Amino acid sequence: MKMTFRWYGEADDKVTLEQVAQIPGVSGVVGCLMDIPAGEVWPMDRVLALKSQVEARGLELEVIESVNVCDAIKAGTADRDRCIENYRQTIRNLGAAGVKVVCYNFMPVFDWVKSDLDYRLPDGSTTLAFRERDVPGNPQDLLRRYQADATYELPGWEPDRLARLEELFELYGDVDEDALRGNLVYFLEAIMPTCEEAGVTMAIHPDDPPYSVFGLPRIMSTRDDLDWLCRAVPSPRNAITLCCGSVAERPDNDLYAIIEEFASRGRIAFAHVRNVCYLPSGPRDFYECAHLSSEGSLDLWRIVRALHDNGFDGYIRPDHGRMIWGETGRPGYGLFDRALGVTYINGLWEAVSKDGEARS
Ligand code: CS2
Ligand code: MN
Repeated sequence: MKMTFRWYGEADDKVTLEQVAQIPGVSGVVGCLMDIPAGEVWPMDRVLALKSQVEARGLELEVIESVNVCDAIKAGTADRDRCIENYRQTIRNLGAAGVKVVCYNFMPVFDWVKSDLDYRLPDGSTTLAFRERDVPGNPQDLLRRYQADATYELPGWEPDRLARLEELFELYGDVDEDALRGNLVYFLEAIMPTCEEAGVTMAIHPDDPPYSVFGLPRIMSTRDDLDWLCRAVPSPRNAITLCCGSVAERPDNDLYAIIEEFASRGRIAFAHVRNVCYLPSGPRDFYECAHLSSEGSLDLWRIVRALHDNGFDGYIRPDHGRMIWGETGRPGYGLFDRALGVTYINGLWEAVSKDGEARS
């Protein structure tokens, strides 16, 4: 296991690489080039510049989150082959720079959806939350709410792309779940030979939340969806980002069984480890609590044990943190609570691995 920490780059993150390097037990950052629009090539010089910046702090750049897949590919429009060519070139460049895993998602139009970016907890900290009755029927209203709350551009909610929201919804007009599945397989089959040559594993992020929102199709929400994808494109370069929070946002997903199954099948390349706390206000309502098991609805010890005992040897990162100790910044991506998450997960990992050794 390698512990990593998501970092948005100097221009887009308040957290500095020096701070990341001071968190004990972090081997590298999960990086990205925020300014390159989905569909365009990530130029080699930019990738190398990021890599040397990261390495100058003694950290590795082996995971990217995300190289976003553009809507032409997801919707399967006439422009998709050009975009796929660009994606392949990006993979070659990333592979040449030593990147091993690329996290991406295949959700139409939106990446994640939450109702609140600053849900206040009794201890005064704030966090992201999803309360179904507070999700407006019109996504424009949600976008306005996000823009009012956030100082940073939110990945997946880029204002210039969302300015064309109506157009985007039209683009997906004929795309049902089957068509979306077909487009995902088309994309992966086209890039797999490049991934194999470049030594880069694609790790799909599950839908967040794991069901349809705003009437758009979603196909990466359940155990059967993940199983379908592994079978449809069997190459080991086609893998999963196991995002515990996203999977567990749907309480009928058996998170622990899913981890055990896909870790033992060798299909989890990257794990986002976090807790969620279900709210009594609705069957799908929750907020993102501190990582500690006792703070929420998930058992982090079981999560870590399920990864460890089933041979997981990929990358982990803590997931969204709360804003604590007066910190401000990108919702979910402050320094302090995520650093506590790293330390906690590392502690659990040490315990389960030493227990395992003691037992054997
Ligand atoms: C992330 C996702 O911040 C988050 O919620 O887990 O945005 C994730 O980076 C993307 O879905 C991956 O493409
Ligand atoms: Mn995630």
